[in-house]
Amino acid sequence: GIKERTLVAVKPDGVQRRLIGDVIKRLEQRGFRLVGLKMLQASDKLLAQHYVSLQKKPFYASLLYYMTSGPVVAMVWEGHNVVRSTRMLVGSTDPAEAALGTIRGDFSVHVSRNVVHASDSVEGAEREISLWFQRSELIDWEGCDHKNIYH
Ligand code: DAT
Ligand code: MG
Repeated sequence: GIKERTLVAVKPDGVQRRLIGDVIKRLEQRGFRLVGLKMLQASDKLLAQHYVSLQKKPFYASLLYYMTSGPVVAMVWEGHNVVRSTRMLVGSTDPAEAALGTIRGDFSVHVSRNVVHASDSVEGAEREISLWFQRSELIDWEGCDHKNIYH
């Protein structure tokens, strides 16, 4: 439905490299709606929950170290098929495999510094959004362009 939501986060490398605006620009111009936004220093506890499925990976410790190395910008975006479309817009996990025109394909080189996070399923998005945001931090609003983006 058009109320589908996804979690996007500009990772510490993206923040340091001044790419927050580029990430927001691409999601906005696609027609998605920003319903939550904050900058934060993510805690180990939050990231351990966020990346629970990667606990056994050899890169897990360095991933958490990197993700806590500086501020991240967490966002919730809403729209029709926003989870799948945002994954397409972000590109493959390894920037070497990411198509040009995607965020990772245009702005990154190495898998361990791939600029942005995006939820990979609707269920995953719901889980991640509830980890990163309080309900009161999400704003339900309708854009004046709604009828031009949808039918
Ligand atoms: P994605 O971020 O595309 O959903 P993922 O969930 O498989 O990818 O992994 C989460 C993050 O972990 C990924 O964005 C970067 C890091 N990562 C994944 N595979 C890695 C690897 N082989 N070496 C180093 N970091 C890796
Ligand atoms: Mg993932």
